[in-house]
Amino acid sequence: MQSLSSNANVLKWINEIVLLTKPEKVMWIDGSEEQLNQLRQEGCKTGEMVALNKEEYPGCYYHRSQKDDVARLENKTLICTINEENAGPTNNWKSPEEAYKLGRSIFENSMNNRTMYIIPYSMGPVGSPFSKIGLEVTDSIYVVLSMNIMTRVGKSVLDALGDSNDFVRGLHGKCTLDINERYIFHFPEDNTIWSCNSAYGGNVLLGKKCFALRIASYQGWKEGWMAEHMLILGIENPKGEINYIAAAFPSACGKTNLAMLIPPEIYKKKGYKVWTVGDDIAWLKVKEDGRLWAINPEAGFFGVAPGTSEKSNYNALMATKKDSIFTNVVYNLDDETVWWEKMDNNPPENALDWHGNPWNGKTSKEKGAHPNSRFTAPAKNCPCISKQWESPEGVPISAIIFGGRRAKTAPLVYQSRSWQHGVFVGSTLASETTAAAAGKVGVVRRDPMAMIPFCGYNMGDYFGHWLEMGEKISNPPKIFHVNWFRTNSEGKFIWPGYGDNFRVLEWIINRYENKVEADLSQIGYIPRKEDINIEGLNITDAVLTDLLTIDIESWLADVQNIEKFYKKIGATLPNELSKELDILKLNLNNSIGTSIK
Ligand code: GTP
Ligand code: SPV
Ligand code: MN
Repeated sequence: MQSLSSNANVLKWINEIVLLTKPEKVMWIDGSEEQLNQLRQEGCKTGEMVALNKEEYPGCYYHRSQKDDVARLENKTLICTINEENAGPTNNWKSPEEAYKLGRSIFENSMNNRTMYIIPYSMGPVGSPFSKIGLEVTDSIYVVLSMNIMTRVGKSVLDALGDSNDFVRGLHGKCTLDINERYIFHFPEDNTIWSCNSAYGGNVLLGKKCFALRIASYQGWKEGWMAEHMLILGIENPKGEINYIAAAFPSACGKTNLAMLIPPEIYKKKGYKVWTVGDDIAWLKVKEDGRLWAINPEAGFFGVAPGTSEKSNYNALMATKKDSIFTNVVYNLDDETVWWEKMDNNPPENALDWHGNPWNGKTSKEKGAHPNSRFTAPAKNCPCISKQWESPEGVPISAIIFGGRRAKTAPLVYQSRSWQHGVFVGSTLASETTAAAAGKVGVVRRDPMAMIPFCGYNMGDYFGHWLEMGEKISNPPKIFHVNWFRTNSEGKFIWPGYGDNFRVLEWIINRYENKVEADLSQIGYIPRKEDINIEGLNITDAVLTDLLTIDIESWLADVQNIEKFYKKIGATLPNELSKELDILKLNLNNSIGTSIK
């Protein structure tokens, strides 16, 4: 096939990859429907995918990945910088020399008898000053079709690139899918990503976590902007004014849900609306107006399927109804549709589970869908997609929220005292682990800014970068912390969550607009009970009190854990953050609470 690009840098790199992997055929992805349709058909022919019911799920496909390849593999995700300190103590490091050597030995001849697809893609709207270009080479049709949903793909991207050498070089190969040889190598100093022996989204859709977070966070550090694991949403008030919020929660902690939230009836009636700009990643820049502006670099949602229902997240569910791909969910053999736990109370009886085995949802004790099964859906399908979601200028951010799953320590919401204190709050974010990564579930781990698996450089330098950005933003967003996951003695969530999280967002916007007072506590500003609207909720006063309580003992225990974590960060930890930790310790020990205006 004729090359789609005449860019000498592109051609030189492709040539190297062809010589290494020796594909039988090379195909440039031009983004045309004709070509994509041909690939869809071929994917179905080889059994890599199954076309779903054309009436209920037009343009949708079902896919299963290998049993040991259903989540990100963090211990095989490597940051390969010349100096180990640049990867830092929270990343797995390998020298570029060794990594390339190992990678080459794995990729050598790996595409024999296979077609190599070359995907030109843009993260961010093509031509936006925020946007960046990547090329992903892959031997997987699933990857091509998923990238076509998750990013902007095709010829127009190469046109925008022109002769430039400024593109991220991504190589993905399924190789033999051997877990022992599975690696996701990042070379931030070379703008390069190599991923082998996996076919799971987070490891192989290289535009997402690999580029838009790991490589981009490094680029942002060097170039003075930020790449963050954040959703972006707009809250429209009855006057039609919209405030935008960016929120960082660790994997499977509720970003997609919050981004697409439907306000409770009492707010809807008054005219409040929520608009989705992005559900996972934000790229942020300071503009002349002194504010922080953000774009969503992605074009689709790679969302957690289980738990997504008409009730919990109507908008996400609707987004999946056409042109989407479903991975590791239940396949209903009777009507060629998909199902997952908590989609509804009517699981199929004649189905295949995520292993591909016959499964009866009415009688089986096993789950049908993998807990990290996912949908890949075009953002433009989402009923509440923001009118600004493709704005090349981005949207101005009024508030930044950090949050995680904390059964006890963190209250429902609190506000930091300043940008610096907000960076401290982000740097000490912690959460109970989920199924989004291979490993134990439910263990508390520190996950600063929800970036522990995604920061492409030294975490201490990353904190420093946050502090420096604060100096450049003359009109900074206010920084908050939320926790939807507080539990009672029976382990039940005491906050209803989902759409009712709007009540907390309202407080946050009220604080941003200086409309409500708050109480300065040991950890930051805490809402007054009367300022969290619980009208129409089945919540007792005692529960609300509990939600806003700071338990000094468990905070002091947490401080010890933070100290350990900060020790691990070591010499690159900014002094400002050690000072903030001292202040927190002092406040907790003195245990003072003063009311302020
Ligand atoms: P990634 O795509 O992995 O980054 O995940 P995410 O942060 O987008 O999480 P998502 O919105 O997909 O939610 C993950 C899980 O948390 C789902 O099972 C949701 O049902 C559940 N969840 C989301 N919001 C809430 C909430 O407010 N309360 C409770 N209890 N559960 C929630
Ligand atoms: C996450 O784990 O935070 C995800 C899914 O958004 S993945 O793309 O697999 O990383
Ligand atoms: Mn994520």
